Amino acid sequence: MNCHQCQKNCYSIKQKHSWWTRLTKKYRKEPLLAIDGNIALVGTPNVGKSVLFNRLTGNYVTVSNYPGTTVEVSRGIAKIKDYQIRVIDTPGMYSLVPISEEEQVSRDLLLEESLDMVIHVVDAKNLGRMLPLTFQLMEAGLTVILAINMIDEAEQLGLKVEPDALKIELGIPVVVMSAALNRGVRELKQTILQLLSFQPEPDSANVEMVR
Ligand SMILES: Nc1nc2c(ncn2[C@@H]2O[C@H](COP(=O)(O)OP(=O)(O)O)[C@@H](O)[C@H]2O)c(=O)[nH]1
Ligand SMILES: [Mg+2]
Repeated sequence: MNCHQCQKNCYSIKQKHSWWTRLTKKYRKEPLLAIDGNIALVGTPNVGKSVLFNRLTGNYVTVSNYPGTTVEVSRGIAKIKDYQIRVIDTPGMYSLVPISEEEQVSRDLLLEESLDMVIHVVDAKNLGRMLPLTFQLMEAGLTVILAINMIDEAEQLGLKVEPDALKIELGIPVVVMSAALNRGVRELKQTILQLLSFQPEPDSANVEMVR
């Protein structure tokens, strides 16, 4: 008895499955990503938003023009532990009251994207000039993490930043970092998960910057 005569039909089903599987393999869609959070990087130009964006997202990135403009917006997925967080790298902005097209796009993104939080990236060398935007973001009702970037350059200039004092004064998480040197990025990721309630509060020692 050969396979054609066999009532069980097991061999042919197996074969059928295998050629069908192979045939449809290249048309099969990737499973949809389950997104655990939405965050945006905001701040003035040249503070290291894009360097941080690349550190967080790696290869999972798309770049497109914001509709109706020539302003580019990068979007990506940060994989932090088992969580997938959607990250937007917004164009540079000085204030929530827009003057330039870039600022308008950033403001619109903050309003439209139903964000879980924003990471306000600031230059450690020019903290005073940048904190007014932190207040504006907080006043707008956004959940804010203050990422004090370029600490390496501030240290070279002999500037001292006191994140704990700022954390108490502002009442928001503060992370000191150098995106270019990959310093403090791990703490930032930890803080993101804590704010998304995926991780318990660490003891204060863990919030300290780790080289
Ligand atoms: N020294 C130092 N340079 C940095 C750091 N982060 C970013 N940069 C540099 O700052 C410049 C502006 O960075 P970019 O990510 O394009 O800023 P953005 O305009 O905020 O997106 C680039 O030349 C980066 O290499 C940092 O932590 N330390
Ligand atoms: Mg940029």
